[in-house]
Amino acid sequence: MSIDKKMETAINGQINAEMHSAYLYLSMASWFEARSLNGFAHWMRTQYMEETMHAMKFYNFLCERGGRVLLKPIGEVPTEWKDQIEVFEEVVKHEALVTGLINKLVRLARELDDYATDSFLNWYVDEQVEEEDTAGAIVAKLKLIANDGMGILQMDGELGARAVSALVSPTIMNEPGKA
Ligand code: OFO
Repeated sequence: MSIDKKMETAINGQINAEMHSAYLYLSMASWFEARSLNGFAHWMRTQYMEETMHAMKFYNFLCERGGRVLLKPIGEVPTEWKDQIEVFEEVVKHEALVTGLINKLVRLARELDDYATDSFLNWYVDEQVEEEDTAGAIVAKLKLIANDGMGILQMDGELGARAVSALVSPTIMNEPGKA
């Protein structure tokens, strides 16, 4: 059964929101890059790839359900922040906003008795818990460190060790019908 038009429109909106998230984190990566904080930049580049994967998961799902992906312009993102704490506070705020969007999609899927989309969205519900928790923990640590240079460098090393999810490449490369 083809996906309901309302759900198709909502998922297209979410593809845009995920690409906007990717763009935001890439902007944050470049802010860190300009300050030679390469570990922080690596964390943000990784986050950019994760968000692209989130968008592509929706893209693939819509294709599989007989929907049409329609791409819209990606909104402008900020380019300047006061310090690293402000950057990560924005990550926390942004992820809370995305959680709200995912919850709205779940509500719509339930209203439409679209059990396949409801089940698919579970992955995102869990992912948002993890994303909010991770970003919140980084803000807490950054506040402890404050302006201590050694602490910031240590944190740079820690964030530089972040691995890319094993799902990134297969999801982005997965072409429906060719699996
Ligand atoms: Fe796609 O999870 Fe962050 O925004």
